[in-house]
Amino acid sequence: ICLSSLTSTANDDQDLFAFEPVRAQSLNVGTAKPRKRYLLYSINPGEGFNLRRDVYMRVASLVKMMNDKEDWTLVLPPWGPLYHWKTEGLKRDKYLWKTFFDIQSLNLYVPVIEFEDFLTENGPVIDDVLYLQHFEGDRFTGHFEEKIEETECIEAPRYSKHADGKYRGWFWGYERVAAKNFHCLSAQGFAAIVIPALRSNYSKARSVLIDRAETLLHNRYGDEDYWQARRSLRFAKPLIDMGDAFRRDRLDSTDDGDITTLHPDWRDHQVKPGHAIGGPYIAAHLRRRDFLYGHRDDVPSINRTALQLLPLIEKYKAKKVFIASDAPDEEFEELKLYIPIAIRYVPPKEILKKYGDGGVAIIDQWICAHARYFVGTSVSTFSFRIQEEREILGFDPDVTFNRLCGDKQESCEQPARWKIRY
Ligand code: GFB
Repeated sequence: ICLSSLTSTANDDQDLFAFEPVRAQSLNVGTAKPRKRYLLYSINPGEGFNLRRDVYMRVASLVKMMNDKEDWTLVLPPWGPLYHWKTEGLKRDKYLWKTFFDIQSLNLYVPVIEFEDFLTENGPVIDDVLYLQHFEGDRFTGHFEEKIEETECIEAPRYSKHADGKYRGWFWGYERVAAKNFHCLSAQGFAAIVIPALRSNYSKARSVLIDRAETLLHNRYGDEDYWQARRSLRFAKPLIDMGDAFRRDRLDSTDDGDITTLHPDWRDHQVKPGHAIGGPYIAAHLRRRDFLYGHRDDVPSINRTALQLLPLIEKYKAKKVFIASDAPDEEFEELKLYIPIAIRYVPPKEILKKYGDGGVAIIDQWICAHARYFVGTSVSTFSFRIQEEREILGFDPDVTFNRLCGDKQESCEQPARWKIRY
């Protein structure tokens, strides 16, 4: 069944909503309140924490578009296991979103609930699973066209039909959960490309899970809506408090002094670039481990990292250099030989146990976000999310959009400036 073959552009709402007859019928327009529906999503298991945060924004923005006329609630997929969360002895999966993020704040952008609450409200059944895949054999020809089509599954999907007629697969480790229907869709386009599928062909489904949601692109990359979704993605208060305590005790950094106080409601926080001055330290995000192989030309050795940080210490008269990194201890100790004022956050055992590697990553990001100057690692989404946090806080882009250069690079292209829009 061909669902549609759209040739619309990202912001061309008219094309995207050119399904009026179906839409009117499935939405009960003009008759009753739209019925409550649930959108769930899942991501390729290999993707890391910070790309997942970006995919959340794409799907949340999709829900916001649909809620113009409908009543969708976004179900937050439990976290884990993630490839990079390796600390032994910790829980590997079923981390709730509230462990890391402020759910109330997310709810001010679109209605969201935890998966466990969905199970309580709805029972352990998901009506439809739509498994997204790329078009088979497609080569990029220079012409980007949006298209979506129900097809055979190209690879063996992670769901299989059981004797009871239901589909079982990976539902975040919740083994009693099953799906009634399963479809593979080849898709290429922005998140809104799935709207016709959600509104027409599968309109009877109360709950729909879109798997491989990273296939969908941002509908409104970098615009006000993008930034609303991003601003709503505030960290959980306990993690912020721990980051703030470290700033205060170890880095002589407070919101009053740094001019980084956030309004409690993200919708009311709006500052000009250059408003924030940050704490008396510079921060660097050093992405190591798999990046040493995957991005070897762009990631400097420890020695060269130090050589790039030393002039910045001078320039910003930094009292400390905060290092966020997935580096093993030996590499940090080596860096300290060159930069004795380098410091990093070491979580107490009980914090690690409660918040896992993801929680520690957030505390590191929060501390980096408040530094007078920040430099990250090329193409790391971990660094990108810090840059966005600093845009929200109101730093001058010059002290945010910076990256370290590889050993063989005299100079290197600096990150694109994704400036905040309100
Ligand atoms: O978030 P993330 O996927 O961004 O980083 P990239 C990988 C994970 O490594 C984080 C840990 O979620 C953390 O668990 N990590 C990295 C850190 N840097 C730090 C740090 O400074 N502090 C702490 N506490 N933890 C992606 C990969 O990495 O890059 C993909 O996930 C792929 O698999 C892609 O390889 C190219 O964007 O850096």
